Formats: sequence, structure tokens, C-alpha cells
Amino acid sequence: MSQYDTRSIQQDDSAHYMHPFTDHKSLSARGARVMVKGEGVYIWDSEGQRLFDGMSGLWCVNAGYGRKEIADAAYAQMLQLPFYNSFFQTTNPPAVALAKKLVELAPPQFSHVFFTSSGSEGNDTIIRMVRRYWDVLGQPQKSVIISRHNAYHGSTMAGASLGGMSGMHAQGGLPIPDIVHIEQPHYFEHGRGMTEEQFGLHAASWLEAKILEVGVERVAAFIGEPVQGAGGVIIPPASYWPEIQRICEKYGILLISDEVICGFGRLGTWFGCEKMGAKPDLMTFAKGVTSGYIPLGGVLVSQKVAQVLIEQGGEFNHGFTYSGHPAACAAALANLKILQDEDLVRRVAEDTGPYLAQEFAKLGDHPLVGLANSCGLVAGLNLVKKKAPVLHDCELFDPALEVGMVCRGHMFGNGMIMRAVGDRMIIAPPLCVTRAQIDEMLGLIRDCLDKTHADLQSRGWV
Ligand code: PXG
Repeated sequence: MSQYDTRSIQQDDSAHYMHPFTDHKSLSARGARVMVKGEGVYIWDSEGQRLFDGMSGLWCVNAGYGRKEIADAAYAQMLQLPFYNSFFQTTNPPAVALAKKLVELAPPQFSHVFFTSSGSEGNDTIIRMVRRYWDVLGQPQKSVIISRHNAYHGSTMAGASLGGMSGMHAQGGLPIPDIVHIEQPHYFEHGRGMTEEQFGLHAASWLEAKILEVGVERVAAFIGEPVQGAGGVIIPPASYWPEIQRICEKYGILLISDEVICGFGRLGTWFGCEKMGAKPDLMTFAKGVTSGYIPLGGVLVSQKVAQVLIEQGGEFNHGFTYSGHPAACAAALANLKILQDEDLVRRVAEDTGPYLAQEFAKLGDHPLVGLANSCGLVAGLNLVKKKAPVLHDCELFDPALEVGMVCRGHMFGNGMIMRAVGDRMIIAPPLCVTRAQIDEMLGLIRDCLDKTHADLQSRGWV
């Protein structure tokens, strides 16, 4: 017998709690699932069902659930000094120690950190920093930031504007001025007739074309996620990021890597740009920095940008009450210690990442799967109506059928949390996942794909 009254929690939830990105009418008809506990790679709902959390919460619980060290560090800091601001010529030891630690872990060009409480605020901060940078250098007209369609950079006005989600732009008058978008490096949407290598160069050339269209004297920066996460785990060809880097250098524009998902070991390097072969001037981080235990985000700033903002810029009129929050920073330090002590980043690079790649690719033999690919510990598979040797030639489902959501329902119902982005099913498990747990997860996924297949057959959709 559960200690929770699920029905009553659901009723109060539907009466009072507005969820993010949710259609409330349909949710209250069904009732939200109530999550109550986590341990390692598993979470439990209020009815006692255990689920394999293939999404690390929401791409963030890198160290896994139930890490007492993180809770203890936050608890001790809350007793010592739960909060003090960093505005008025004050600081606090955990914020200083974390800034130093992050600079140590980041690629060598980085020297400073600006703290926020989320990835969205990090990207807001980046817009202000980038525009301030060019302003200080006497080029205030350089205010245009180039991003990509289907990118996700957060949900504040600035984050959603930088992002390229058409559904978000359709609500609330977005994007804000001087944010423009190019097409994403999505081989299966745009790369027919090219090798992946050729397509990577081709997709990067869209950046150059956009810079020339806008006018280089107007362009401030380019922003991208190393691997697009919320857009559906879109893994760019290896040739893409080095070419993006070259183009940014050629035109002297700043390069921003949004590391909110890819940072802190997700791709087998501390930051995703290292895996992708790019050398950004600014990086947004959040999520994995505390493994999601307490909200924390921020911006890593390179010497080049810091030098202008700090040495020449004077006061930067920007900041949040919780910038450098002591308890959040203490939790982050404990979390980073776990990632280091357990060598989790190297484990992703050398052990669990390659093992997942090998085993996940085998799902490609399933009758519903057109492509199954991964990078580090993010992976995705495309559900297709009729298979062909390459995804370009597969017959896809009518998007209106929402086959991905049907599949997600079978996953959730059978103890596996896997997200659907259209008809692409994606995972990003905690970095502490073991080979045996990868086997367990892939067994669950295969079983749920079978159930989905049988369901689609009974509906006459395959
Ligand atoms: N950048 C990236 C790359 C992200 O993935 C943010 C910024 C914003 O972070 P905050 O902390 O403000 O949420 C994110 C967040 C999804 C999903 O559907 C992904 C995110 C958030 C919500 C949903 O996969 N990523």
C-alpha cells in the first residue's frame, strides 16, 4: 500500500500547479504521474512503480540520484551561510571555489565565470555580454546573433528567441530583434545525395551565407549546441564544427557553445565543444553542473571576452539575486568531485559511451527503426513506417499520428523513460550507468518497441 494518496495529489496538481510546456486540460483529464524517489539510474512513482530514467531527469542528473555527498554539502552550506549576494563588493567561498574549479575543467581559453540559476538566464546573460563586448570595442551596431532552427536555448524571452522552436516563436511575439536563424545540420533532413562529411561542410556554409546576407559589420556571434538535445539528439557530421569555427574566425565573430546539455561529460569530454573540435569564446552551462540537485547555471567567459568586459568595460549592468548562490555552488563542487573521483567523464569516453554506441545501433534491426545512433551518452532512434537501408529512403509515418507519443506511452507504461521528439525516441541516461544497466535499458527499449509495433499493427498503421 503506497504512502501517497495519488488521486488527491493529482487533483491538487491539476487545480493549482501550472506545469511547463503542458496542455493542462488534457493533463487534468489523465492526471499527472507523481514522482517521489530516486536512486542511481532509477526513479519511483507514488504507486511504487520503478522506472529506468533514460533521460537523467531532464538531461541533468549526471551523477545519478541519491548522492548523499551533494545533499550533505548543500546542507552544511545552508547551516553555515544559506545565502549572501555578490553584488556589493562581497563574495562567498563556494562561489569562488566553483568559479576556479570550472575554469580548471574548461578548455584553456576560459578564465572567468558568471553565475545564474538556469540555462535560460545563462543565455540571456550571453546576449547582453556579447552586445556589451562589441559596444565596448566601439562597434555597437554588431548586435545580430545567428542561431539555428530547431535549436533549444531556453524559455525566457532571450532564450526562446535564440532557440529556433517555431512553436515557441508563435507565442508572445518572438524572436526579439536581431536574432536570426539558419538551418540545422540535420543530415537526414537536408543531406540527401551527399556524404555526411560533405553535408557537414555544406551546413556550415549556411553560416557564411547568413553572415554575408546580414553584413559582417552587423554580426556579433553564432550560437549552437554541440549536439542538439531537445531538437531530437541531432548529431552533426564531424566536419561541421571545425568549419563553423573557421568561419567565425574568418569573419571575427564570437562563437558561443551552449553546453547546458553537452557539458559535464555527456559526450565523453568535460564540454561538448572539445569532442566536436570547436574553440568557443563563451559557453553556457547549467543542468549537469549540480546534476540538477539545486538550480545553477552560468556562463564561462574566455580571456578574450573577459579582457574587454573587465579591463575596458567598467560596470556590466547585469546580475541576479542568486548569482553565485552559496548552497548551489557547494552542491556543484560536491557533484564535480563525484564526476572526477569516479572518473565518469573518461568512463563515458572509453567504456559506457562506446558500449552504448555498439549496443544501441543493434536496435536498427527492429522493424520500426530506420536509424539508431548515439554520441557519448545521448542516443536516438527514428521510428519509420517502412524501412530502407538508409533513413533518407525510409517511408515515414504521418506526423499527425504522433507515433512517437504512442511509443513513449508504451515505454512509460513499462518502466522505461524515453522521450519522443516527433518520431525520434531519445535517451540521455545518468553518467553513472553501468554496462549491465545499459543492457537492462536496451532490453526494456526493445520490448517496448515490440509492444509499439503490435499496437501500430492493430491500429492498421503499419
Ligand atoms: N540550453 C540548452 C541547450 C538546453 O537544453 C536550456 C538552454 C535552458 O535551460 P533551463 O535551465 O533554463 O531550462 C536548455 C534546457 C526538452 C527540454 O524538451 C530541454 C531543456 C529544457 C526543457 C525541456 O528536452 N533544456
